[in-house]
Order: sequence, then structure tokens, then C-alpha cells
Amino acid sequence: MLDYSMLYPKETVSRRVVSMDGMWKFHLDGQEIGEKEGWIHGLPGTDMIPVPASFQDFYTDKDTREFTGDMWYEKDMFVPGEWEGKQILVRFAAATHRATVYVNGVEITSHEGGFTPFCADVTEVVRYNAHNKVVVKVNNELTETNIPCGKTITLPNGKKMNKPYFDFFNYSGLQRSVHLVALPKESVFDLDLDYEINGSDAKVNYSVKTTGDKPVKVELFDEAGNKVAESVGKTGILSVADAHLWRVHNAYLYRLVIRIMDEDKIVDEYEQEIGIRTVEIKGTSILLNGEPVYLKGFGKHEDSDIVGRGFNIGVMKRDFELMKWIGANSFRTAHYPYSEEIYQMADREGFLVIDEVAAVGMFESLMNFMEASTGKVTAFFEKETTPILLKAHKKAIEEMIARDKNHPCVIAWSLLNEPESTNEAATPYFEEVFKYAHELDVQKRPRTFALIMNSLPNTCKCYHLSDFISLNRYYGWYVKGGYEICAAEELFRKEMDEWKALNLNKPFIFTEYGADTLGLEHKLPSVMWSQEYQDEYLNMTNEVFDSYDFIKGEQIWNFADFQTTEGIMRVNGNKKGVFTRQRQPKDTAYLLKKRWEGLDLNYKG
Ligand code: CKX
Repeated sequence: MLDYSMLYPKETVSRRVVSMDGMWKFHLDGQEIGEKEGWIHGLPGTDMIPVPASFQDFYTDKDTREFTGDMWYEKDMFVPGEWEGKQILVRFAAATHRATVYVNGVEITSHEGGFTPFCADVTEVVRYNAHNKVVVKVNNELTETNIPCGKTITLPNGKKMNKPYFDFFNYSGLQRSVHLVALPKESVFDLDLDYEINGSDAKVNYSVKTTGDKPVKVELFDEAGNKVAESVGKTGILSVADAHLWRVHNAYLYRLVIRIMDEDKIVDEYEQEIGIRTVEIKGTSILLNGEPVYLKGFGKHEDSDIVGRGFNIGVMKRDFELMKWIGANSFRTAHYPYSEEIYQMADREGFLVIDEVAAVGMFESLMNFMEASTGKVTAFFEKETTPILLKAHKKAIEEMIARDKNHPCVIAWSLLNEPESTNEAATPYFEEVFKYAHELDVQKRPRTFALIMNSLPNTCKCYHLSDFISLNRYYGWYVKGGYEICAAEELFRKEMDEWKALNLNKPFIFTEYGADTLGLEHKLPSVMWSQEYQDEYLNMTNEVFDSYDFIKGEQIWNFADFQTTEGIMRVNGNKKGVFTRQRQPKDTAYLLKKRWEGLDLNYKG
């Protein structure tokens, strides 16, 4: 069990939440002198930085943008006197990739892993009716013992530098919101939900964890505010007659109210929006509420101008509008759990989400996109440090599932992206993470991992663990691009025929396919990187998708152009976006819109 509750911070009769977003004092610590110089009591200098945001793209000097190491944040928080007797927490929605929190000069907690929340319990150290100082030391170094994987080198000038084994910029810092939270001493800690649908009725099986022994009461309200079911007890069943199911682009959200009671007095109250739906894999079908769905959508990133990976509510809104416009119904949170608000929006808009843990870079390569189809072997899961990595990976899975399990939009867990799954040593590692995810998820949602190009039917040692097979394939881009596209198609079909021959009786989806395309580049006839070629590439790929009945989804790489490490293979970022980084359509967006609007939700049954 985790040390802190993963429930999203919400105000109710018993809970108080104050946003700590805004300008924080900021200081880089390349020399690692912070502790020695007493920065835990307050930072030197006057520099301020917005939270939430990645720190990198605000500054005009390259040393800062590329900074690798410790960085410090500081902010004052006022704690009201009427909160005395409550549990006081500072909740970080994420600190990338690790952090240590100090309040009033006292070390409170540390957290490893940059994409899930954690709380610092400051009850014992805060001063009431007074300002308190929060100082956070964040570190953004990449290692092979935590996810996402990479390494940190030291340059001849003495500066550290990150070397990601993955293809996105190592944005970091306090990239998500920070909240000051006051909870009653006895509070709701966790909630699990599972659904059964019988004809027009439904059952919501619930299980509530609290921090004490007082009795629990739950009530369920429909969208009009009518109470439709209630129950007493920490576990129980809510029976809903004529249930409105949560459906794709037709989401119905009930409001579940949980109360801890002391006779007639409410000790704690927590509310959760829930969607009644089931998810299941049957044969080669992905079933939502017992009906087949075909996934159309994207692999995305949290990435935008200026704020980098920082949560940006405006960008989120625009992304959802674009996804609706183009006829998408799903996305994968490549390559890390996204901000919680994005899942809330997906719940509301009826999008299907494959939730991915930050297990990316599990193939030692600084240009995996170049080496992925070469058969390169790095023995990634055979290192002395593999057990440490596995522990961190499992903890990240635990935090992701604890955080996201009650979102109706989350229909599957992606447990690794493009790992080196071609060595025997990978199998026991994969078995552990697949088993662990299954144990943790009461709903037993399908699990998958995204197969890199050289993880083929005859080389991959782990695909049998996936409930559905997710392929990242680039025939016509990394493999035989341009005028050779006919050869790419032949190889693509050959691979798909080999999968077909295995008769796995599982759905396949494409979690990546795409071609880098410059937003302003046109060329007739096409050349690679032109908008014309992106269309040509897609036409070929779509024909292959349509030729195999067991392919049940297509999530193109990527929704939008995004920032990567600089290098000869990237023109200021990865340009495989269907939209530019500024969220405007490339030509191919119109091609995809036409296709996706023409594909029924139950395409291929
Ligand atoms: N897949 C051969 C992982 C993504 C990359 C994508 C790309 C690769 C391809 C691997 O994170 O961005 O190269 O475009």
C-alpha cells in the first residue's frame, strides 16, 4: 500500500484545497551546494519561475535549457488557524524525475518517478495562521535504474548532460500543479470500482479504504442530481436500474459520494465521477459494454511551446477539440501517465485511453529509431542493475493504477514501450510486471506493451503476455521509405501474414506508425518529409490495416510535432505530427478525417 492517497484533491464539506500554482523562486544547483549552503531554509537570488511548467524553454541560454542535475524551488504557503487538528498535506501532482521536500527547514519526504503524484505530510511542522516555507529539490538525471531510462554523462567542461534512450526531450521540473490540502484526521484513502451490466441494469461493486474504523456510507447520483442508489459499508454493491452506460463520445457520468460517518456527523466526504462500463477482450475483439470497438486516434505527448511538458489547460482543450474534429476516439498516453485533468476530460468527452507507464528506453540506444530494425542486441534486462529497475518500474505501475483506475476512459494499461523483448532474459521481467498490473487492477483491464520494429513474430519473447498486441511499425519511413514504398508494403504484409499464421486469436492495434513531415514542405511528386509523402505513406498503411480482420485499431504517431533531443535525425524535434506543435493541421489531417469519419465504431466487428 502507498504511503499517501492518490485521490485527486477536491473540496467537500470536510476537505480544503488551496492551489499553490503560480510563480515560485527557482535556482539551479549545478555544483550541488544547496544543502551545504542552507537552501532548505530559502533560496539565494531572485529568479522566479511558473509552476506548473518545464523549466527549460523559458531561458535564453543553452546551459540552462540543457541543465542536468538538481534544481530548487521555493514558495511560501499560508496555513489558516482553523485547520488545526487536520492532516495537512502538500500534494505534488508530479516532480520530474525525483524530488525531496522541505518545509520550514525540515526534510519531509522524497519521491522517485516523475509522472505520478505524491504528498508531503506537513502536519507536524506547519505553523498555523502564519506563512510557512516550502522548498523542493528536484533532480532530472536519467539512469538505467529508473524509468524513463537513459544515462547522465559529464562533458569536458564539467557540465552534466542527459542522454535519453528515448525520443522526447527530457523536460523536467514541477510540471504539474501543487496543492495545499487539509483533510480530517480520519479520511477516505482509496476507492476501487468494478461494474456488471445485466440487460438495462447495472451493478457497481465498490470498495472504500479509509484511514480509520468509522462506518462508511455511499450514494450514487445521476447527471440530473437524482439519487439512484445507496449503500452502507466499506464494500458493497450499488444496483442501478436502467443504467446510462458510459459510451464512446457519449459519456454518462454518475457522481459517487462517499461519507465517513460518526452517527449523524460527516467526518469526511469525497466525491468521484464514475462511468458505468465494462471492458473486455474476446477473441480478436475489444469489447466496450459487450460491443466491439475499433480504436482510431493517436499516440500523444504532453508537449507544447514555452511550457514544454508543463500541464497547460488551454492546450488540453485544443487537443480534445482537434481529436473530435478529426474523428478520433482514443489515444495512448505515450510515454508516461499524463496530467490527471486530461483523464477527467477524456471521461467527460468519451475517449478511450491506453494508459502507459513511463517504461520507455528499455533498449540501450541514443537513436532507437535508427537501430530498431537492425537487430541490435543490448541485453537490457540482463544487467546487474535490472532488479533495481524492476522495483522502480513496479512502483510506477502501482502509482499509475492507483491514480487512474477509476477513470472510465482508461480501458487498458501499457506496461512498456519498445523494450528489448527479443532476449530470453526479458521474459521473467515482463512476467513480473504483467502479473503485478493484473493483481492491482480490480477491473482486470487488458494489458499490453508496444513492440518495437525488431520484435517480430519469430523474435519477440514476450508478446504472449499481452492481452492485445500493440505494434509500433514504420514500414515506408524507417524501413524502405520514399520511392521504395512498394518494397515497404511487401515487407509490412509479410510481417502481418506471419502474425496471422500464428493464429493468436487476440486483437492487434497499431500504437505507432507515421512519417516525419515538415509543416510547410510541399513537393510534387512527393519526397520524404513533404506533406505529399505523408499522405502517400498513410494511404499505403491504411490499405494494409484494412486487409487484416484482426487489426482492431490505429493510433498514429504522433498527434502533434514534439520536442526531442537535438541531433542529425531530428529537425528541431520529431515532425511526425498530424498537427504542428502549434496545433494546426498538416494536409494529412484532412485525409485522416475522411477515413476516420467513415469508419464505424464497430468496424470489423
Ligand atoms: N517509437 C523505431 C517511439 C517514439 C518515437 C518514434 C519515432 C519511435 C520509433 C522507433 O517515442 O518518437 O522515431 O518517431
